[in-house]
Amino acid sequence: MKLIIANRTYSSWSLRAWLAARASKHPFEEQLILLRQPDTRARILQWSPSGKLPCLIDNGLAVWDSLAIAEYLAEEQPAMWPLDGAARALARSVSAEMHSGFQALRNQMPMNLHREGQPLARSSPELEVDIRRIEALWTDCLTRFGGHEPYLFGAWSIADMMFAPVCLRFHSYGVTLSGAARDYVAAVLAHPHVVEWCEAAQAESSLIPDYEV
Ligand SMILES: N[C@@H](CCC(=O)N[C@@H](CS)C(=O)NCC(=O)O)C(=O)O
Repeated sequence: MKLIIANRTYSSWSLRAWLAARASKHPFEEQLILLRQPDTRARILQWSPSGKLPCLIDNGLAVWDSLAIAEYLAEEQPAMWPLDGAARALARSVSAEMHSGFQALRNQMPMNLHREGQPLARSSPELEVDIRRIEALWTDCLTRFGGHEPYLFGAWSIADMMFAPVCLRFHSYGVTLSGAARDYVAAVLAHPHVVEWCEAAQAESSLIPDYEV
């Protein structure tokens, strides 16, 4: 199995799929394609028909899009989603909400793992709405389903993988959160797979000026 990813520093979608691949316990090879190079599009299209990364190749089968990759891997490893039906439905809802929404957050706070706690010069009402919705959503999941483990549904699940880049953004941009959400961010940042990705990102040197807001 091979996972094609983009820059670890900036590619939040690659991180989500990579976390799913690590959680699947399936051995996999990684291939990195740097974004914004003259040959980026051609190189991505060799693997991913959408022209976007991440893309998983398994025995000649291409699976692209972070959520589809996570679902594909979870077929073999069902515990990547919560096992309780109601918890699983909520985990899928919040994962889909992340995958299709939070446009202001995505545009105004791009993931940038070189950034350490520097607030944005200027926020916007749309960004504030996204942040408060995420805070409320996390608090709801943690209250209803969090248990002895610190993640949204107790055990580390695809829902946490979908929100891990958001936790990293909140850290990078110094966003102030309430108690439960703050503790959740700390737990995600300390997860060994997240730590491993961030350490590898520190070794990357290619800067993309558009993402250096
Ligand atoms: N919905 C897709 C989004 C994938 C996406 O936008 N990937 C970006 C990198 S983070 C990409 O490949 N961009 C191609 C480019 O900039 O040339 C997913 O969940 O995987």
